[in-house]
Amino acid sequence: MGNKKFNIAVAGATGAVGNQMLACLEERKFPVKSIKLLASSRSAGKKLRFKGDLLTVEELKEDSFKGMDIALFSAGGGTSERFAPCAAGDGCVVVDNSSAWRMNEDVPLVVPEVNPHAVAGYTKKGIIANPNCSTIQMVAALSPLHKEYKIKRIVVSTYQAVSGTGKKAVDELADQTRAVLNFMDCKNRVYPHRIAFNCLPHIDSFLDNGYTKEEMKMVNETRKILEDDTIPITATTVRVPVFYGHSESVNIETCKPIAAVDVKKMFENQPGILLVDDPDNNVYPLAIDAAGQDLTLVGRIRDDESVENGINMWIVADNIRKGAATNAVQIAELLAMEYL
Ligand code: NAP
Ligand code: 3JN
Repeated sequence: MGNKKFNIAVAGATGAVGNQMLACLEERKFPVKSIKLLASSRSAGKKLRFKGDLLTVEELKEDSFKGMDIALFSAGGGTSERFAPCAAGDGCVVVDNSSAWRMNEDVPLVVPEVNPHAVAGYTKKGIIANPNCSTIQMVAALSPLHKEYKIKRIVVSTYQAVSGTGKKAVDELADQTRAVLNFMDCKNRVYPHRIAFNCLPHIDSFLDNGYTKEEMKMVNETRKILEDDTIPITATTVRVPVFYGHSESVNIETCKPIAAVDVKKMFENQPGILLVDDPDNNVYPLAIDAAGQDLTLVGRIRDDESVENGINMWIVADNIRKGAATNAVQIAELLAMEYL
């Protein structure tokens, strides 16, 4: 990254993702010259630690980005829609974690291991979008297979951790679990039903086609990142009582003949991927192993015996790290290394 250092703003610094962004910048030794922590007026004045220093959170305002080089946003879609153009207008490149800009044709949607070249498109709007967490881990695994075998169809079901909904949902699962085990009343504040000891086939709001927004994010974002608008994809996204780590059951059909044994070999050497596949010894990807690190774990790889060229697999990653904060910081690293 040379010797250059950057002025960084983090919008949504007090949230689950924002907090992790600070940790990732620190862990990955991003060349930070200065850092500005931004959140809503509710959190203005709060102190957060970065590299041992206690920094004061400021209220996010239109002029917050003057003099900043890169802004990492994770403060919700509405906030990104309103403030990302302000940042870009002040010459600060935005890496946005929300869905607000992902499908805008002038905004690159980037997973660094998959389509790093797309970062170059940041000049159009000054914004780069970070995909949805469920999309990131799926395309990280499927991209090498698409290159080699051309994927004909994707069927995915997700098992998503509550941390994907933010801090309040993490507290809700903990509180409800305690309440159920103590035979006490359970309050549903974040989700429409109890999440403790339950699974909810409902993430984000329902659309007219019967899918949820989360499901359609997976469909549309995957096509954009793989640069192939034609792949048929169907998704069912489910919230499960897990704190950290999204798991996915993924079935693909390919145009070229494919065999599980070759797919396993391919995953032995893919950047960002860890093959975890030794079922005889009960070894397969687990959310508890994915949590707290940055690799996408892939296992349970087997030939789909119901179709001619089909593969089943189980893909797991830390939704707050690779699914959000780490991916955003990796994009910032690409910007810093090659473009700014
Ligand atoms: P969270 O824990 O609830 O945190 C929300 C953050 O946004 C807080 O820092 C909050 O500040 C800030 N915020 C809310 N409204 C604001 C406003 N009007 N102005 C300025 N700051 C505001 O949520 P989270 O889990 O970190 O997620 C945050 C966002 O990241 C989500 O809404 C989503 O867009 C995105 N996200 C993306 C992925 C992904 O799949 N890549 C995953 C999770 C989240 P206060 O402390 O002041 O309230
Ligand atoms: O629910 C999850 O596991 C991931 C959630 C992501 C999320 C939550 C609130 C708003 C998003 C997202 O990244 O798509 C958004 C949003 O920006 O639309």
